Amino acid sequence: MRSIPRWSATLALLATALLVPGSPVATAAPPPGNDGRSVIVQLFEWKWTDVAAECTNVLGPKGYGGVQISPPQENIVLPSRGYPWWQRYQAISYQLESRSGTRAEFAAMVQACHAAGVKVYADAVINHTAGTWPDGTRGSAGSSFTHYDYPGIYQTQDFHHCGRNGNDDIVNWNDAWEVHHCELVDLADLATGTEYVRNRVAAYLNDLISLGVDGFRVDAAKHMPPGDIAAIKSRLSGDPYLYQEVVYGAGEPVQPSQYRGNGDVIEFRYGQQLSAAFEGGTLASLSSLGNGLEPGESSVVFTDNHDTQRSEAALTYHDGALYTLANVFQLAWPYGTPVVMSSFAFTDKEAGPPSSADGRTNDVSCGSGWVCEHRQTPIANMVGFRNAVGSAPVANWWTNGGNQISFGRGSQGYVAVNREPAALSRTFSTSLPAGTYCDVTRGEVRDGACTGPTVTVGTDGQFTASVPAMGALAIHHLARV
Ligand code: LM2
Ligand code: CA
Repeated sequence: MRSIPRWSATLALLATALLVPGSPVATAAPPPGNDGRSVIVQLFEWKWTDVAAECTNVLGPKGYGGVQISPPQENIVLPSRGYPWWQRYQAISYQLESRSGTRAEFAAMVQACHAAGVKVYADAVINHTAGTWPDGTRGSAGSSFTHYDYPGIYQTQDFHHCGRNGNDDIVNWNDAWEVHHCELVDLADLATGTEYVRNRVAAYLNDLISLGVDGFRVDAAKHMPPGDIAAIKSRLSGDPYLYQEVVYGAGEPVQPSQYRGNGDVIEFRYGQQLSAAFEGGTLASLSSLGNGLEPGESSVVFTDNHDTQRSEAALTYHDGALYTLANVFQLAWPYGTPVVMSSFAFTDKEAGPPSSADGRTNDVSCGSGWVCEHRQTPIANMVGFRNAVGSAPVANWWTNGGNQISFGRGSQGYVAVNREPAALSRTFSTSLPAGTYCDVTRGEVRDGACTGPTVTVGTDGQFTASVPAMGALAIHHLARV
């Protein structure tokens, strides 16, 4: 059910426009070839053995369509900085050896995830190698290197030396050439315009593809000319899914839209606007979320990712119920391909994942340093909601004008979000067929019964229910009792 005739998409847009004044003219498109499984989870800094188990035990059963993994290539190792998370973003070689695991473990993970119906998207650090660090002489696979010299892979001539600002760093973000050719925070910037570098990067990505990897988050895509990414993509086997990290900056010359020809683009403004509505604004304003942004069908979105949860005033797991509610909304709202963040707990923004004193990552244990947002009942079960409603348009939008909203997705599902300190009790009007539905934010259907509360929709499409303070309610056609 992936290809939707053009006319029905048009009708859907028309219906959306009629029902929700000012709602975004975009429907969510799942990553290619994934049977309607439309949600990705970022298992930040997880080990491959743990990702494999999660695919089998949680991600597959809950309907997650893909998992975004941390950069798998050899990286710098920085004991002097306490093995920060960001050492993974400084490439040393393309050997698949890191604190997430070995090449063999990586290959086994991909197989396990595929067996569970989950695609694997690797975070591809291809704009740069490493910065200058005194203790950086050996990488995570044991390779030795110095700045601009990576034996057997890259030497001085394979890097940009922009010569603009003394230290070669990007200073003027209003100069596209500089953003593409100078260094991002001292990271040695690969000369992605050359045949040699393009072939070397493509060989790395093709190695991952040969192990079954389905696509890539293109790290720092903004810092490579779109044509360079296109040239690398043209060298790849198969048709991997690309979603490019191009952080929107108002008025800047390098814009996300310039990268759409290569694949999807991460739309950072979505999470910013979502967070703003939940934190200081009103949920009523969310009826237009997506308007004015990149087209939803080629955008990837999140409430927070590993960068924004440390740098911006984004909603994160630190915000508790508020964060969960924002995720419920994100998963119900038909814009973009959502990535659910799964964090390790932190107070120090530099800290790496739970690990031993010598920097070896601990096994995942949710609640012991690993947050596992993606397993929370409302979030995990809203993945099933999103899959179940497909591309059905927003219908029956209602709001109290403040922080209570509810809406349907055609005749397939209905959700209410109550961001107020008191319960919301009312009669909701839906387009759903009559029946008894399981509230998937609090339970699920097992052996024909709902493990949480149910609601009964009458033949007139109405149901009466109470949505808890700072809580939600969600029902869909595949969770009926
Ligand atoms: C990204 N997007 O473009 C990643 O999403 C982001 O997490 C990466 O930055 C960045 N690109 C480079 O891949 C992180 C982190 C930085 C860190 C870099 C490199 O946010 O703080 O920079 O990774 O590890 C660190 C130091 C910085 C230093 C740099 C180079 O924080 O002070 O620059 O290493 O040694 C002198
Ligand atoms: Ca660059």
